Amino acid sequence: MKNLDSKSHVRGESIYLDDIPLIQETLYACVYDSTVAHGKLKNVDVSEAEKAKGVVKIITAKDLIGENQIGGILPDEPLFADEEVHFQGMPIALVLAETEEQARSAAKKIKTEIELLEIVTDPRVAFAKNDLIVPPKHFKLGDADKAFKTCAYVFEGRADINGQEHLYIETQGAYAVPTEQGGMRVYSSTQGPTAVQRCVSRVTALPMHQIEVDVTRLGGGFGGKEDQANAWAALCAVGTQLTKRPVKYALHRMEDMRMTGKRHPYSADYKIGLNKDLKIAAYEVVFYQNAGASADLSPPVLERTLFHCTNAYFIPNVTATAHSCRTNLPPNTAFRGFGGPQGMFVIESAIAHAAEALNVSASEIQRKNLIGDGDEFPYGQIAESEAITTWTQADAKFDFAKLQKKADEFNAENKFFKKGVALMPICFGISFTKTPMNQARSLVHVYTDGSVAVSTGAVEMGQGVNTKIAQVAARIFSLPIERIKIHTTNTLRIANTSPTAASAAADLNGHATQIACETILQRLKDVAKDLVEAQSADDVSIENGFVFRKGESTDLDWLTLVNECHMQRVSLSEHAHYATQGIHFDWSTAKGHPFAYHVYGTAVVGATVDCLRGIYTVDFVKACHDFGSSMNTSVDYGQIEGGIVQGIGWLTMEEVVYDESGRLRSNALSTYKIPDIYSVPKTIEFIPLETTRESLAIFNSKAVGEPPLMYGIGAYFAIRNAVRAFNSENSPAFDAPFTPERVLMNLYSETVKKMKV
Ligand code: MTE
Ligand code: LUZ
Ligand code: MOS
Repeated sequence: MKNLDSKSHVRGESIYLDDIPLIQETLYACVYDSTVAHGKLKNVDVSEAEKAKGVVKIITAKDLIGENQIGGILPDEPLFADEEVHFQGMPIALVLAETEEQARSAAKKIKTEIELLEIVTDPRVAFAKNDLIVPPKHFKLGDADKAFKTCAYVFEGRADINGQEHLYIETQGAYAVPTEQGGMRVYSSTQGPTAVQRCVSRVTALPMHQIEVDVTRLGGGFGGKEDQANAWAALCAVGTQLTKRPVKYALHRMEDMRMTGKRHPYSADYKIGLNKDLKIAAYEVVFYQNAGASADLSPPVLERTLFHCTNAYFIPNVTATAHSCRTNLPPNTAFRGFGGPQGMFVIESAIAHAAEALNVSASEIQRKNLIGDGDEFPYGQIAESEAITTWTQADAKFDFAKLQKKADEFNAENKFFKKGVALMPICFGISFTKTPMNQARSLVHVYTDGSVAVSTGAVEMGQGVNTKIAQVAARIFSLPIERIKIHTTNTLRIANTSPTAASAAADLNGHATQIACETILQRLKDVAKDLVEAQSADDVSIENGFVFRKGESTDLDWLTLVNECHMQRVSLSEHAHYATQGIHFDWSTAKGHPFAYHVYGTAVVGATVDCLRGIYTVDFVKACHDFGSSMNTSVDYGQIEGGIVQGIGWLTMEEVVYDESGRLRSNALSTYKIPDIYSVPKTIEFIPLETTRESLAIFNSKAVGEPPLMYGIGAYFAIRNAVRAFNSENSPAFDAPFTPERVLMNLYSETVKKMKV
């Protein structure tokens, strides 16, 4: 079944924040943000701006009625810079004007006096100064120190991986509307309506019950709106509170790119030890996360880097350490994979390093070390592994040896074009690593015309969660999908939500919906029992709009039954709660069972490098992917394709560039290249692996939102192998993304060295 939104998307009828009809008297907001990455804020002069045409009010830190604080995990992020500025793009003032143009032109008239302080953009420099967001985190399994001593081979190195701009098509924004008794309704493009509600409550000092947050859908979030939608909603809310007028702010693309955080760049030192038989006996890794100027979600992102630092491998002796380093960049934040992909890139780099040094194929080391059923992750959870199955099935279908042979033959025949092939197994844990977040609620109403309305805490952002939730209700009630309507995500209907994140939204909210629907269904059956003269409600079933007694059809239809219930004063509504069972984690020991299950897969990736120009194509990504039992193959396949392309983009062409002054140089689509239709691999092919285990997601499916992105890491190593096929002397630094510029430098590394550039 297709995504329910596909028709309205194609027709341009889907509603996003900017499509909400405006209320009279709406004001437009524009932020004045810091042009300095670090300094003492001596003075803010708004006098010229205040006189500008159409300006109604200019707000700074001192005007706030509530707290000047939006830090969700740590209170280290003022809404408005007060005494100091910490990054370029940090809001200093908010202009409210009658039109958008007036707000923007007035903002340009604001002047500030800032005394420059030292600017740090490199996480290792921040680490050397001991400027950490939180104390370091550690994982330990076995005894790596001891194990290294008996290893046949030990390799040490460094891997760096850059950030990634979310580039959701819909930029950040919010629209706050005053309601009676000083309350307000806030429309927000957020993955976390409750986070917005809490944040608005904090800066306005209004109780949460006075604040309604409503989300129809997002034009993409990818983690960028898990936490960082809060600021814009808070700004609009403060504007509404102080002017008693509706306030709207939809960021321009360049504002969004400049003012919001991105995927965290990481630098890491690794040490990998192998035995003669190529079994990895020990792994030691230290991560330096570039957190940006405040915590935002950096601590849990850091933790997930540790959780995934051994990817799909079993390594008996692991010591992993992670530092969250404070720099003068916009606070970095959640991005599809949430730190996991960075951890995986480093272990893959260590394996490639060992393979190149030992002159064996990396795939040999990868294959020999895949995690098996019953093996222990460094955090104590025992694997229910499909890693070897996905590898074996992918190999059976796609024939890795043949793909490699074809590349070798091509390379023997071609001087200036080279092909590379790489394997990329993935293993991604599903559940918020903070156990209490794994809960959701659903509100289901059956109306007397037989139609069904569902509200949950899940936010639709293109990933198809509404379609899956509608499928749940349709399946339980045995109704056509058209009879189900999924409504906006609204904090009055569903309270205290976790953000739509961690790939868990369809599962958590789907399960809550299942429970609500089953509860109503049971009431319907109880009423039907007497009407069809069945002995027990268990003999009654509802199928395709009719009541069945002991499997035999009756004349009683859905509509009549629903109305009969209503006449008998039996409730046709239910609000249900779901919490994932069996998960726990204890940071004092860094052990537990944090994930309900893991998603596995193995991809083989092929690339061709043009060795005169340094440009390349990713030719194919072929994978065996573990779906559990997919709820919706059309939606899930879309997630796989999109994830793969987004992953390839991160590892290859997307380059976030900040200069030494902390200024974003890649601040527009002209300077930040994302994959277009021409950079999509010609072949994306996968075989769905159906797996069954206990404790999978809704209807025995497995989450699909984030894991496929990590297949993209294979593109980096495929390109690397092609570069080495041309220049076998060179071992390129593990420094992603592998932009055409970097590829070219590495193709001619000897020449480059001689040129002393
Ligand atoms: N797909 C689309 N089209 N747009 C998005 O913003 N976000 C991704 C993924 N797929 C995203 C997407 C991220 S980061 C997550 S965590 C999941 O969707 C969240 O949705 P789910 O929990 O319903 O899978
Ligand atoms: N968000 C979060 C996430 O708060 N906790 C997580 O564990 C997580 N994992 C993936 C993506 N977002
Ligand atoms: Mo996704 S990074 O969990 O929003």
